[in-house]
Amino acid sequence: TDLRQPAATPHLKATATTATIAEVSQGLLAPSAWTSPKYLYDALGSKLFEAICALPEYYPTRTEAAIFARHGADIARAVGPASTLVDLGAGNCAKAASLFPLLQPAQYVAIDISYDFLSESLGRLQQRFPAIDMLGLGLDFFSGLDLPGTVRDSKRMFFYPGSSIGNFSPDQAIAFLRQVRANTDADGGLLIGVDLIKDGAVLDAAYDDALGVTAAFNLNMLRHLNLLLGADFDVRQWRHHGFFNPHESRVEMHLEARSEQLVRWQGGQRRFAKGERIHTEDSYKYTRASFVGLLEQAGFAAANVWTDEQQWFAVIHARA
Ligand code: AVJ
Repeated sequence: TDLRQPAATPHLKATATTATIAEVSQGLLAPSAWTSPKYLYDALGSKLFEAICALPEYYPTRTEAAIFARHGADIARAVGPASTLVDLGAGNCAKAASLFPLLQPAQYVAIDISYDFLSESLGRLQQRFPAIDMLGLGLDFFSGLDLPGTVRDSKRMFFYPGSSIGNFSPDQAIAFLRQVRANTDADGGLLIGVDLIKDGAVLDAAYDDALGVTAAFNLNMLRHLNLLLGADFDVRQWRHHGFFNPHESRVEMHLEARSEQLVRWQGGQRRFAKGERIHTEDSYKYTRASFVGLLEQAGFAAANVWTDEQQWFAVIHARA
């Protein structure tokens, strides 16, 4: 099993670096408090996200899988055989694993911010597919896409499923897609899942489900920050909000203080008024045309689009 961490690559630790302390403090001390959605994913957060994917209200995972099931052969023909499949935000690696029979990559490079969760999933996957050369990287590519030299560069196919691209603002998404484009040769490409704009009630339910799993996922960030920064968030004093903001074409997640309170952490402290919110995530939604426009702005040439019958989700293959 080729499962290792290059020395130069930072990975999530139980104790925060000064950069992490500075980044989180900047957000928590801003007039409108915010945190990066990457802090949603500690080991428990990754498991809660897996549970979200199984919820009836959370249509993206199911719909994307149905598109692959229905159009897999067509997609594989468009993509061609990939030598190296680079999975951006691999999580439990299940989506890539279902593509192995179609794309038959020689190398699989799985990247995820939650390295411990990733290495467990990848270890199991390597046993199922012993012939594929596997590499796991605990990378935070929010701040840049620096791939180590062990990642082969011929016929490199980037795989970015699940509409994770939605966590970037459209401008950030273009900048990120440009970096992906810069990391692909003429024979490489990008296979990406994109969530489409739809009825607001469907989106509201998907991000505020009846069981409260998404609420737990959002609130778990406070537990994570307590561990990471020695913060003293009282999780019971916060409540989840998840809703579609049609003016910004995005779903927003917030945590709202149930009461006035003082929160302290390594690096600062803040008094939150009752009703004050921390903005924890954006999940941008696109139209087919608007996303293809982003790909063009990022320097990709041609795009193929596959969708479901309701046009809720799109799988897009972009060629360099
Ligand atoms: C992993 C970013 C694709 O935006 O739908 C799910 C995260 N947040 N429910 C999404 C998420 C709340 C998810 N992404």
